[in-house]
Amino acid sequence: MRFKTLTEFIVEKQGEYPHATGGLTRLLNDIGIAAKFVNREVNRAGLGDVMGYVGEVNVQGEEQKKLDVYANNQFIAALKYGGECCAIGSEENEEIITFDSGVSMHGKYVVAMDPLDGSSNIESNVSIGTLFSIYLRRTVRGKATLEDFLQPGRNMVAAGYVLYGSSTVLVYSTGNGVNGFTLDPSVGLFILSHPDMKYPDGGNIYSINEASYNNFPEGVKKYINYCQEDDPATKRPYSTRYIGSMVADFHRNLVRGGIFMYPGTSKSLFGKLRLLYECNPVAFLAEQAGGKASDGFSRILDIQPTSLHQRAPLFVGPTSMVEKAEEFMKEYAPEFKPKH
Ligand code: AHM
Ligand code: MG
Repeated sequence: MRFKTLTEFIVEKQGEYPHATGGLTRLLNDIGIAAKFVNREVNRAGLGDVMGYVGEVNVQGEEQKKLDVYANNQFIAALKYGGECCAIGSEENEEIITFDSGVSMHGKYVVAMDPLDGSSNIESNVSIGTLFSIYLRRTVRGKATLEDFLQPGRNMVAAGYVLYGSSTVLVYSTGNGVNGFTLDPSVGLFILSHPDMKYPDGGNIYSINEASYNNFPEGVKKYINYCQEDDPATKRPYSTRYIGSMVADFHRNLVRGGIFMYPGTSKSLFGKLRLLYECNPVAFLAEQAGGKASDGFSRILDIQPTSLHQRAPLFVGPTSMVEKAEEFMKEYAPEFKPKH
């Protein structure tokens, strides 16, 4: 049997989306190439001297790990030399990175990315991931600016993630469904393994860091109680699954049916996750897979960003589960409605 590769699939689909010219095809391909290099290093993480800190602190005040830096550099290089992307907004860089020379200065896309999400899990050999979202630049000429990134998620032309897990999977959407590709390490190719991904009916997993329970909004506490109630007709009590790597949690919930939540808390009203390169890509994929993504009150993809690294509460998963959580938020925690 002849399997379909990522490159073949992207080329085949390029005509199905108005923005998917050859440029977007090449850009997605560049991301696939960088992902393979990162995958190689992630797989060897316990072996060489790639582990540990480089002694720098990123914009979030977190220590950067060597693999964070490696992944960031790989994606920047692939996009810079690929020629389609004129600027990158990365979790690892306080300011946007603009390409103002060479082929990429004429690229019409900008990419917001988290090159290695969940990197605190590296030492314990737990799955980690890369998240990306792609927009058409807004400015017409010259260097790209922050304005090019401050677009609501609904403007996205493509988004996806790479999950470095028990196998490495690249999942993406150009706004026409969601497809997943598993890396076959023996040939170094991403092979179509999850065509047209949709949330299954009747999800029964909830994913949240319950250690923060005391600081959760009342609506989240009530929703957690709802998930734990006995009601066989609705498959309750649900199961809790929480890896602490959003890409892995989101992927499992997409395949198995479950809601992922990172709400605001009394200590941090906007939660932890960053809107542009963490919430938005999974929100886009969730909607494309028949699900929903909300800040507890409103659609994630409608939020007008005001800064590159801003945070947003996130409830993402099958539509019925997210709507149930929203019901509890609206009834019991209206004071947590974020003013983005
Ligand atoms: P990071 O970008 O610093 O890796 O943080 C994001 C990660 C997500 O992958 C994950 O869902 C979340 O942090 C876990 O946070 P917590 O440990 O507070 O539950
Ligand atoms: Mg992250």
